[in-house]
Amino acid sequence: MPTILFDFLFKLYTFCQSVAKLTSLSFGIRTTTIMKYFLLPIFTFLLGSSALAEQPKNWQLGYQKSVTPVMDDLVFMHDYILLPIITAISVFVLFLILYAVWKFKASKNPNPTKTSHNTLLEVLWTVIPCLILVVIAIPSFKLLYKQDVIPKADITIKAIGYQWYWGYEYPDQKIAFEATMIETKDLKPGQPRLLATDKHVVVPVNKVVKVLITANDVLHAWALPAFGVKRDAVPGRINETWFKAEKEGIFYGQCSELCGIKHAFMPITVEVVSEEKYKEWVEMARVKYAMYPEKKFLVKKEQLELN
Ligand SMILES: [Cu+2]
Repeated sequence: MPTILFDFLFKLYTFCQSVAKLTSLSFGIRTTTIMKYFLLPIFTFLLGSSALAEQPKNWQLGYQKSVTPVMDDLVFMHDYILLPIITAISVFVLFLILYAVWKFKASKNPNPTKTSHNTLLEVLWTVIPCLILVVIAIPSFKLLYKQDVIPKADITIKAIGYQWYWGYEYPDQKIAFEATMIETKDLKPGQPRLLATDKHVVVPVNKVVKVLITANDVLHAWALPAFGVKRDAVPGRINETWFKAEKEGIFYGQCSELCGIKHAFMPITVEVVSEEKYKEWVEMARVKYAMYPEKKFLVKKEQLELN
């Protein structure tokens, strides 16, 4: 299919997605119902299915597709709690302003009222916003703890921020490597500009991955939108986060803490693969990216024995 047509269809799809969202807010019809039974089948047919790769898209509205339980909850919080409340408040305030402008205009009120206090109103406009905040706070705290408390991890990886690339370690597998951005001129088809890196962080699907995050020079931040993950990388400290990717594919993120002139050029590429493929990769990486080369160790040991 020609690229222009593909682009057009994609824009139309995103547009319909936002219309569906708005409709659902105005008329109480579920966005998911409209998308699931009407728009999605049409566009799936037109666009065809392609391998899952989550990255920012042109004309994108809303979040990238979620692939972890944490991100599912984040999207729910945004779509079904925050957005409806924000919209309702904005519409209500706009209505109040327009109503006041119309009702209290000078031509209708030659002698303005001297009213200055109304106890009931004042109590209401203090208590209602408090209640709204409580309604937002409960799921928000629940979500914060879900992100913060790391379940029993199957794999631990360490991400180290450098000016301007990321270093990775798999301490249990004794793997260490550095991933740098691929320059625009060297990109292969399918690799997104400013997001693809020469080496991927490879993790198995449906496993809890604990990420230890630190930096070697200045502040950076390891962020992956599709996973709902964003943590500061602080020199001399280790931050922790976790994710459990439930779909295979390639996912892109970026450094999200202004860290210097090439801040925009230290992307993150995570590849989620099947358990078998992950094992194969570990076997390969243990040789290719060995953290502590065996030989060096042996040399030291031999020297020790000689001494
Ligand atoms: Cu950075």
